[in-house]
Amino acid sequence: MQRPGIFADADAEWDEARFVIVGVPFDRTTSFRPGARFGPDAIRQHSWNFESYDLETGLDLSEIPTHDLGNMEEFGSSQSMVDGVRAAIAPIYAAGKMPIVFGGDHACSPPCVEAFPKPDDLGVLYLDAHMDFRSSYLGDPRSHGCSSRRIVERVGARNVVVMGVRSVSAEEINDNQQIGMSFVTAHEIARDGIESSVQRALNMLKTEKVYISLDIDAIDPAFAGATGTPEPFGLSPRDVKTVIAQAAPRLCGLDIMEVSPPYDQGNTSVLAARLAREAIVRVTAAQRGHRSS
Ligand SMILES: [Mn+2]
Repeated sequence: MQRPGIFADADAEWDEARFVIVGVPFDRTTSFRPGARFGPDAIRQHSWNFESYDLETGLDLSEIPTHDLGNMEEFGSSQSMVDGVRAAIAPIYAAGKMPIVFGGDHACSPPCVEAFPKPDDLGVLYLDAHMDFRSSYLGDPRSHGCSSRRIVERVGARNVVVMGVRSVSAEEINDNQQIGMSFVTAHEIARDGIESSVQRALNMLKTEKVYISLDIDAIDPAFAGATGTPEPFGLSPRDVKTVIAQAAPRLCGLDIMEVSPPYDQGNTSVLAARLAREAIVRVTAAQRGHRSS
């Protein structure tokens, strides 16, 4: 039965839940075209498209306990959003559950990482068309153009790998020569193949746990054009599916940001919803010792 107010199959109570969905309808730092504040509800709505049974793992999402916390309140400044998201996500980790957060612009990701209790134990795969490595943008250090930089400040440069990047300023490249965050460009992934690229990225992260921050613009605008700053020559949906599958044994959190429903005919939202469901089944399969293809 459809319950459009929540993510599909996310009808477990908090106490039983292994996964917790959270929406952050904040897009005040969007620099080009707005609308990501409507992302969480559009992703939820499109999640009802799917069968609950997963062909590859043999798992049924209706049997995997998932809770939907709903959306956080509207926010004022980006700093107030950061404080609110940290406070909302910390109890999810503390309870041993995995957060799956829907944005919102990419400014909503750093507080999800900052809420993790042991930053030295956390590696971050940061999937994005953009480097997001400015120290400040338009006067706001919490802008979505600064998000990988804020995450590096929390977990350390060696514990972050950006994947899919193909848009960067000279200033960001110069800054990063001092700081040393690793990145794998979309062009390198196209040349080397996704599986070896992901393996290389995962090998760089020496931490036990891995968090994936997915800016939907990492994926090519042909597949996910409903986003604030679309950038050609991106990853395929299947590439990102592979990232999730390969990271699943270490995955402790996921966010999907920058889906902008005013530009969507449904394909971007449905892809975001499907990738969230992929994470749920892959992480569950890894925990249960299933073979995953
Ligand atoms: Mn981006």
